[in-house]
Amino acid sequence: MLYPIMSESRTVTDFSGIWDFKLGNENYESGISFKDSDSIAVPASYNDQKDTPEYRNHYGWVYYHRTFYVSEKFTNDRIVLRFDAVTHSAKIILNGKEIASHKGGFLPFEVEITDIIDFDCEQDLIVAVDNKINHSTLPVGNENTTPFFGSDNPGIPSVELGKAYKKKCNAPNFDFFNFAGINRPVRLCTTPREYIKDIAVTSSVNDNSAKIKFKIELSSENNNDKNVKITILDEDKNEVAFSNGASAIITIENPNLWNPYPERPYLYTAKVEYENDIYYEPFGIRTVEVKDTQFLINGKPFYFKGAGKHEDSPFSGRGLNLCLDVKDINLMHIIGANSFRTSHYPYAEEMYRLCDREGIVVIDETPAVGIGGGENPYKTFNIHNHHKDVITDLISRDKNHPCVVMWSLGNEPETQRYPNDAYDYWHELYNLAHSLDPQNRPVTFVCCQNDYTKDIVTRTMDVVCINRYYGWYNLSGDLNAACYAFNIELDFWQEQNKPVLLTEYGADAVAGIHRNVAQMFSEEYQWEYYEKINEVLDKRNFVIGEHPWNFADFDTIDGCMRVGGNKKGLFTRERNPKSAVRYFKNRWNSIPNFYYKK
Ligand code: BDP
Repeated sequence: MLYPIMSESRTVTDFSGIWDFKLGNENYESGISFKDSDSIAVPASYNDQKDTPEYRNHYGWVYYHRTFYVSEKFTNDRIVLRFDAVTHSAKIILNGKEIASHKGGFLPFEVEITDIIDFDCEQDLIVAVDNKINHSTLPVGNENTTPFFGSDNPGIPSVELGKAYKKKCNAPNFDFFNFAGINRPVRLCTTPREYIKDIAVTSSVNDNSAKIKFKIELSSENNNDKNVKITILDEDKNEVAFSNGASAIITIENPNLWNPYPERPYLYTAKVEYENDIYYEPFGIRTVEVKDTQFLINGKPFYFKGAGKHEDSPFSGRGLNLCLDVKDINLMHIIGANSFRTSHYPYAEEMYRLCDREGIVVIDETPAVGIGGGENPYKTFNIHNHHKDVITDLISRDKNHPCVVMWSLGNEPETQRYPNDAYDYWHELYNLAHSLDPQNRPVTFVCCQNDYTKDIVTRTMDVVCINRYYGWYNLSGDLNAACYAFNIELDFWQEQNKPVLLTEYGADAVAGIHRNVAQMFSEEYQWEYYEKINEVLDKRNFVIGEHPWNFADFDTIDGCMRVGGNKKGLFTRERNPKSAVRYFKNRWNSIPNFYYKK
């Protein structure tokens, strides 16, 4: 799906602003009245916009409302409403009629309204949003189980009594707050009726020459693709190459490659013209490949330095926060980080476009987090088809970004208790991702700390991605024991002859807590933890990178292991540095992007 842009033939109207808002109930209701409604900012999560438990801990549907006009000037155009992310599922009601619904809270969808609007008349738009998460959604929730009551809770006399108190709520099977609502922009977009539907760009480089392959999808298949023109513009807007036809291979001699910062992340632009439509797609020329135990970008072994992140900020929750995105990328430049993972869901498109420009490498993750716990999820959860849809939409959205170098199918699923079921589940997705990606990037998923000898999925991915908390959740407080145990595990991975990326490791540190002798939750412990574990990593050539968990502190559900959220950030939620930032700044600024390990 193309990002909404303005061009000579296209317009975009942003619906960001203050909308009418009403909290609903567990079940969807039609005919909501917006008399006496609340005010709500769009885009943003609704949870923290009004400081009441009803907002913060809402369960079920909410309703957003606004009106708009479409000028008669657009009579001959195709008109769509584009929703970048409505979390977690949505119904769109235009002028009293439900015109679309969508499941999944982190990817865009479009609704064509060309034939159903009256020009120059007030149009009435309701977006109904459901935040319920369960065993058929991604991320996964344990709806209908109240975690606080029941047989596994000593102190509550009986399950029956527990049930009597039970109040339905979302019980996330993941460690981040279930922020919901219209989290990303809503836009009204116009294009000509005959339009460019999609563009796929791939590149290969040989010596000093690059071959760029284009596949342009047009609005109607029967159309004459000879009417397609592709012009490649360099960063100074000079035309460097040109071709006709919807399938084209264009050669560029002495190309400028897209390379991670501090090298130049050079971006070309493809100007695609078809009939009366014009679209501008930025792209980079770069290759990605896994070879033996190395991860190659432009043929050179790359070392991942960076962190797992969240889209999370005070007040806006998971809502688009462009200022924070820019700030985070700048902080990454300062501390010498070159990459991050979009843990645990696809981020806003603006972030990928920013990373394309800024030369930050991205591991792009689906929202498949929480597939585990309780019974065999591969037999009891109803998510495989939805997971396939999400992968399809993710790759369709992000396939042209040079910053994206690998797909992560999900985070920390069950792989050890039901290894064969897990294998079947994940390998179908692995093959799907490979078949969908025109650039055929490496595919992985991220495994949790488990009995890695029983897990047969992790070792069969293109890159072994492991989250490890030796010295925190186990061997707590004993960093020497942590290193000893981690070393034993790394001996195992060495045997597998695959590149290994430490996608998460970390220790909570509450900013301002200091101890002369490093103790858990102090800034000193966090620093020492990283120093010691990194010494272990540095001895292993097959370890291709380190992503501390997390770039910054973030909000979570209440729990006895969380003090005002998860405090494993290198930075606080407000982006003030903890002591470990100084350590990483020194370390990462002295580790080059390429050829760190022999
Ligand atoms: C990992 C999860 C991550 C959590 C982290 C933690 O992947 O989402 O936030 O643990 O507990 O297992 O801090």
